[in-house]
Amino acid sequence: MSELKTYAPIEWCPGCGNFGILSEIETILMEMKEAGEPMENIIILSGVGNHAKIVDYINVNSFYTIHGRAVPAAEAIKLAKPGTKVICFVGDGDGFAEGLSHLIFAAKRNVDITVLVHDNRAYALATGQFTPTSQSSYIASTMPEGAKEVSFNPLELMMVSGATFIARGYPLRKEHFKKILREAINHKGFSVVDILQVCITFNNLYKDYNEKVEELILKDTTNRKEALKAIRSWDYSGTKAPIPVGVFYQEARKGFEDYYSTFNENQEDREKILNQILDTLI
Ligand SMILES: Cc1ncc(C[n+]2csc(CCOP(=O)(O)OP(=O)(O)O)c2C)c(N)n1
Repeated sequence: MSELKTYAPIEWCPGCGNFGILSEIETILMEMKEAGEPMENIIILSGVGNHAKIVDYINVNSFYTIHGRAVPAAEAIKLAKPGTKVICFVGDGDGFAEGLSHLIFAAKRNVDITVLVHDNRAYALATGQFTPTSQSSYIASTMPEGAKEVSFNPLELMMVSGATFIARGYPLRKEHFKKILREAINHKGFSVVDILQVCITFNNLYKDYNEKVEELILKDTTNRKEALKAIRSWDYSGTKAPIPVGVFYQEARKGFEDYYSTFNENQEDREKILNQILDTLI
């Protein structure tokens, strides 16, 4: 495990939900290494926020992007180097607000990348403002009397956008969570995991999650109707229970990069594809 550690001091608060994500990812990367995956094939990216520091703490190739832009950078990396395993760490402010349209279009294209959302339901680094998934009772500097708008369900949005692997995980359900992450990373196509990552300072939901989180058992995760029903059964307003965690949906569909599989190998093809892209832009 130590070879994945870096010299960067970890700056998260004691008790931060980010620690659980870091530790499971380290375990999974080590498993991949032991299974023969060259570590230089793994590229990790992040946006901006407390979650984003995770790329400083893992000793593999990484790219710290700007707020909300980890996903388009990841798409570009995957297209340029289809043999890589590309994992994005984004925040809920980062992914569901600032960079939301990138998330939608990456799902629509089914680019083979994994997006792990550290969903603490607050803009933590910016000191706890309200985000699209904040619960209605959340009191924030930008919502001093609580939410006056409904929370949105990002997984429902991912489903209708075309994501081919959709899950929610809770790091305190350690083994269950690790299994979800492993499956998301192994999935061929666009995978997204909404992680109930608690921000102990601004939005401490440990008690609520410990009481309400329930491991989901869906017999057929390829059934869109059942997946949507399970996804909609919890609405992020914070009042409903249980909160299902697990894999809601998975589908085998050709990935965007597969259409360009010869791109890197053949100069003629590369020029043809570039010209086609240029034609669509003019
Ligand atoms: C384009 C842009 N807008 C706003 C900011 C200011 N900013 C920095 S971090 C942050 C919020 C991060 O929240 P989230 O993505 O939820 O991550 P967390 O800190 O909760 O992990 C904001 C708004 C910025 N850095 N860049």
